[in-house]
Amino acid sequence: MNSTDVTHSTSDRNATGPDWPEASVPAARVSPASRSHTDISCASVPAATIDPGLVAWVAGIAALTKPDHIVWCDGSRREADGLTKQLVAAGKLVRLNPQWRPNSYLARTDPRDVARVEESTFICSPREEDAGPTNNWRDPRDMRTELRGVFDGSMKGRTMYVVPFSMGPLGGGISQLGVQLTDSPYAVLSMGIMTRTGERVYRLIEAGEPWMRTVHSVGYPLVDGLGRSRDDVVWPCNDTKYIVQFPDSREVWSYGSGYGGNAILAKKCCALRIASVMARDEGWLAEHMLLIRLTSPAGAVYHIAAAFPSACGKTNLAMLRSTIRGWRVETIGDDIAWMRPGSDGRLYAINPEAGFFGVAPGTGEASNPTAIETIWGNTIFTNVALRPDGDVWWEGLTDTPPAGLIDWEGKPWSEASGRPAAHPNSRFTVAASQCPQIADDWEKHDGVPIDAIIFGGRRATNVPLVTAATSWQHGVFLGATVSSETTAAADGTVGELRRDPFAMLPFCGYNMADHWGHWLKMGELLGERAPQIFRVNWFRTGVGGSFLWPGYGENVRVLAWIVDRLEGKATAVESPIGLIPAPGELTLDGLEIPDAALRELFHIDRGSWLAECDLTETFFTRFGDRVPGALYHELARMRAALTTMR
Ligand code: GTP
Ligand code: SPV
Ligand code: MN
Repeated sequence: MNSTDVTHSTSDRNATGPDWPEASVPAARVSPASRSHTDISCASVPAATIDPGLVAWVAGIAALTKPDHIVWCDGSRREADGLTKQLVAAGKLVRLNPQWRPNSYLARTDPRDVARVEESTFICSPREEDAGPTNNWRDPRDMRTELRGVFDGSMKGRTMYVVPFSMGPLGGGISQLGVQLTDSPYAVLSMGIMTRTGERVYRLIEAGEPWMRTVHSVGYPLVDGLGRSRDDVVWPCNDTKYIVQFPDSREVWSYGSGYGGNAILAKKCCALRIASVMARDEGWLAEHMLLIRLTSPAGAVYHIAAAFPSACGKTNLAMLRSTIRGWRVETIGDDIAWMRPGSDGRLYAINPEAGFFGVAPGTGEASNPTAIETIWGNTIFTNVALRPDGDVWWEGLTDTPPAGLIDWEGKPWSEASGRPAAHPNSRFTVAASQCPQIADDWEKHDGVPIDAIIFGGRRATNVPLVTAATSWQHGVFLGATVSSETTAAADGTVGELRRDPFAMLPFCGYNMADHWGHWLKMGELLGERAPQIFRVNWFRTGVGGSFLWPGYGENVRVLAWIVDRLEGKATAVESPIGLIPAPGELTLDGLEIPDAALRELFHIDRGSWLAECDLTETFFTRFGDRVPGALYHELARMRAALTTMR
């Protein structure tokens, strides 16, 4: 079956398709009979590595968490198939109808475990000021003591999987190794998609490569402290949660959640929180950024990295399909970029991940056809709705929901319920290699040279469609002052405006003000070869709250202006908040956008921006004297320009 067949079928198909037995609501509890530990021991016994450090560490964690079994994962297809079968038999995964979605599965989480938990995320640097005011800090010694209590026996009755992984291509100069110990087979499967796992990682560790130690438990042992057994549940988790980073020892401990960034420890915990500290110490950058290659009609090739907060459009921009002739986007990454100065003095970036953990709602044929083609099969869906024919659905996949849906909680759903059928933070997990527009050389060890860096956020007001920074220093100021309306990607209120500098608020493993200082230093190092910096906002709204800009594929028009700037072609006008396109410079052919909307997209309201300056100052004040003077200088310049603005 090719992906196009599947794609078209999604919207055309009759909602009452063939019967799909597994679409029925699974039992809330798993019977003890299905709890047997299927032996997937191809690599289990003896240990898959002879590395004494790794073996001793695994033994030590096992002595603490007390699992029944230890499985050394080899990352093979056979292993993944075995785990999948086991989860389906236990009612923990629903096998989707292979006619529509081959080798694909639906996981439904506990409704209390649906997103990242920022309140329970800790940075345990030795000194509190090194975590900074935007991170939860705990003394590493105290936290270690606390964690020992929490993890004691936490895997009783379960299997502990040893998952070796590489962030970045195996053996690449920018790549990093790690091992995740977990009692969640769902996490093992997810890691298998999101990272490079397998035997070769063991060999690199044996050869002496450094690696990060990460421990994960869902916090639902099947035997309590008194030795009494209890049944497993469909989605084991714990109301007590800890997502703990020890940056100095490159260690992560995660407890109580099986979801996304809380459980796929290679992703946010390693590739951002720990890696950002390594990057600070070693002179590189680990950022919450997508990566694309953009080719102009003249055949000029550019690489762009863009930071938007969670659920603010990275996957969409990473997979953009141009609506204007001649422009082409190739995907390299959709969430994380690691960037290092190369020998030619330019900044080179890799995507350390191997898959996409993308937001499902809003992903449809019109908004992101590339994502729809990517998830044709071999995909794990989490917390989406199930169709009666055994395929998936979410808000925005098609305009009208099919009849007979089962919602993300496993209950029959109708539009009349007034609740979404898919959880707003429901996601798909799929290999990047399935993306039809992935760049041929996306796994290139040395990465791609970055020409432009974009910061963005979800701002209903104030922030124009696009602004160019006047210098690297001004660009760093734009990054440091990103604010964005909160989304369902983290627990908490949605739609609240908050500061999210560099889109790294939940992910910077050290003092955010030092992160700004580090960026300024990188700029000095790169000098003339530094990428140009821009800011975008796709989310400005007009009367009635509708978006002023059509977004998605049309965002290529903004990318085209950015390239024109890089090529020194587009003229821009100065404004107190940066350079904006001169009238007529943004390509709008073929787009029907009212003049009034266009004016509003670029309108700079003096009063609101002065208020924004005050908020920035208050925000900076929280970091005391760690804020680089250069940023106060930029703030003062902006204020002065606004004050004298006509
Ligand atoms: P994380 O994976 O959480 O880091 O998020 P992400 O930045 O990759 O988010 P993603 O691209 O999946 O965007 C999620 C939401 O933004 C969806 O609801 C999209 O519909 C919406 N979105 C993306 N691009 C645009 C756009 O250009 N305009 C508008 N209006 N919405 C957009
Ligand atoms: C984000 O929240 O930025 C994500 C999803 O990319 S998660 O991996 O759950 O953090
Ligand atoms: Mn993200």
